[in-house]
Amino acid sequence: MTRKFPADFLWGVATSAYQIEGGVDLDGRGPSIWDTFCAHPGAVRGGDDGRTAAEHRRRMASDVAMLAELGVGAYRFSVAWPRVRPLGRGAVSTAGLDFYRSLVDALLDAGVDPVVTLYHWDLPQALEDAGGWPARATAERFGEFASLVGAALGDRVRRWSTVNEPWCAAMLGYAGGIHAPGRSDPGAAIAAAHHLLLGHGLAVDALRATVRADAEVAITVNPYPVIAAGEREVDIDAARRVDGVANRLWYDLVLLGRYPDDVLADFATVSDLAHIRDGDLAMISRPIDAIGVNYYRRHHVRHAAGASAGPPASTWPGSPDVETVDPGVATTASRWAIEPDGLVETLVRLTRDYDPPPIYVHENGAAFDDHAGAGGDVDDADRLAFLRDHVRAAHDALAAGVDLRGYFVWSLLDNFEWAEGYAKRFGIVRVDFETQRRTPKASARWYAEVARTGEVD
Ligand code: IFM
Repeated sequence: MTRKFPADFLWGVATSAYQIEGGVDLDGRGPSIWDTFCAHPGAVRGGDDGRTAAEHRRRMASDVAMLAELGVGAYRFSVAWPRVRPLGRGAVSTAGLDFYRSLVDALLDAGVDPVVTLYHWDLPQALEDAGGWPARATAERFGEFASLVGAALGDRVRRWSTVNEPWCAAMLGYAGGIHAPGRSDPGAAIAAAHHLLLGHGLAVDALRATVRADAEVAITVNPYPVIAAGEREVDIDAARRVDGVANRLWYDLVLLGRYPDDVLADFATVSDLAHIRDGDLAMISRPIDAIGVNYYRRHHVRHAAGASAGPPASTWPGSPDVETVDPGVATTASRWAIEPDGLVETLVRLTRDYDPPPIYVHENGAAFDDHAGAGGDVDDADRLAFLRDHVRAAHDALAAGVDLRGYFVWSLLDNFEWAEGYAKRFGIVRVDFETQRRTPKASARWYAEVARTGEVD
């Protein structure tokens, strides 16, 4: 059976600055928290870092030409804050802004719609030194950064996302210590979550003041179905807690302007919540035009006393007795369960419970252990099947009444997969990190056809 998507459905691919750009010494770029984190022995697998990555900073023109050849409608990328404002405040790098101006121009010339994400985790180190996201001032600096980028690109860029996956930035970075800046302080993580969203609200206002009137301003979250792996009351409660921190926290704040009561009660066990000020919720819930959903897998969880006492510390602040359980299905190379129906559930739940603005899948994809043939060719049948099943799920969601407007593959290129370094390849285009040669994989050819026809078998 062939499933046909609406003619104006947006087919895209996504990347982020630190994961592909390299060129950390160009444009007067300042250090980011990821440069610092990578330098800590043992923080990143293999001691890898983003100094070179996929050299996109130098190879932007040919990468855009490749995108044009793929024929996708849109390209979602992020702007590196330390490349544009090296210390996060004060002096602005004209060369940094010029890089993103040329990227946008090249995309528009190639007929590819740019989708700009303002924050994909590369906080200027100077702002971390001043307190990082747990400090309110960081949200204010982020609002200024949004104005700067809005003023530079806003006449040409229509699609914006403020913050990518604030759960990861707050909880992996400040609670679990697994991502930069590598802190393990649940109270700090809870404050970071609040300030990331406050920064989002400030950025919405800043963009509205600087970019074209028909702009579509969004935030990108990473929700998922949480399944209780057990029938005990404590297992059901573990699922409630994880659902609260993974899903309802972000949806309720951004779309309803309130904290879920149960999440606040869990948080109150490890935080005095003094960072929440009058007026914040109104700022956080500024109307948005779209919402981005990044989907990779369901989470199966149960209660286990002391399970996540660490190290690494719990990424569910206020809920230390939760463990994740392997559901026993096929997994990707990241050992993430492959469960495409979870995408339908995620989109239907968001639609049912929140009456959201139009939705985009801003990321979906998988790492697999690719094997390159002699010419660099990769027959990545496993990734192709993963993408096909999730595109089908996106169609099922449309059929169920979800206002889904587009789908973006994570990722265009093999890249720096954070704490996993270069060991996990998510690209539909292979990057040989020795030579920087790019070779579209079988999944790229398949996806190009989906984007061209708007159909999936
Ligand atoms: O690589 C990341 C990306 O930066 C954010 N979303 C999930 C991807 C895969 O882990």
